[in-house]
Amino acid sequence: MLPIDDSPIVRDGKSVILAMDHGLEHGPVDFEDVPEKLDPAQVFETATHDAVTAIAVQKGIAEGYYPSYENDVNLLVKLNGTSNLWMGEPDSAVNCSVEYAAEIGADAVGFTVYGGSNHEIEMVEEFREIQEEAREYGLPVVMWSYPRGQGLKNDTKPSTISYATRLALELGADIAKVKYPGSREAMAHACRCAGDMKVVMSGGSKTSDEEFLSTVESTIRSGGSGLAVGRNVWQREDPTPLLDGLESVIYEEQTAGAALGN
Ligand code: FBP
Repeated sequence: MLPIDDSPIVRDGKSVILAMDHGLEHGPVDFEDVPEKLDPAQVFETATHDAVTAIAVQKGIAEGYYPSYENDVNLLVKLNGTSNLWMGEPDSAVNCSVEYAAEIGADAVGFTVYGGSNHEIEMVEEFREIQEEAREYGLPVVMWSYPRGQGLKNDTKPSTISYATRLALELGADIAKVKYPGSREAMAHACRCAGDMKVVMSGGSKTSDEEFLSTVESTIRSGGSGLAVGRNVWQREDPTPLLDGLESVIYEEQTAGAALGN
């Protein structure tokens, strides 16, 4: 593990990674209600909020937009990804090298591993390569640790999420990004399974401010280190109030209620 607390993608031991790789992973459908956010510059603007410690994007978006924001945001380049057009067992094409990510200014790299997929073996071998190369560049590695595949019907089951965090620790990730397993106890167990490695919660589809901040509060109180979130932030017309709330809940460890002014 790297001395991750010294990384720019970590603030006071915590992280809020603003993910915007959805155009690849889900397609333009995620932008239907917020068509102005199809312009990546708008989401880079959102990432300049103090609560956000990094923006996570694919190579093409990084190349095109990061140069205008390099003084204002930290960059996490996602090194693999799959479109929703792919109908096979979960798998993710490696589309960027660590060397190239470093060249375009990455502060960290991200990689999806679908434990349990019929492609797990190749994905883990690919992860080995990028993890070792990232060490040479001193770049933290965030694993999108998403067990799924034909043998795994429920990908947010507590035992699946604790396996996801442990798998990330064993394979050398610095931060594991996992789905919320449904309860504080289950998240606490998943964090314990991760040892000293940081665990961040994946945002999921858009919910109310109350519901989202309560889940984030539960993650923080379970020993989680923040979140990697996309839709719950940038699908809001004005993401600033929610980001203010996340700042209170994550870095100041306030309750969700207090953050909402209740
Ligand atoms: P959200 O907060 O919008 O869920 O984004 C997190 C994320 O991991 C993205 O990086 C990625 O595009 C998406 O979720 C993948 O979600 P899934 O594979 O579950 O559809």
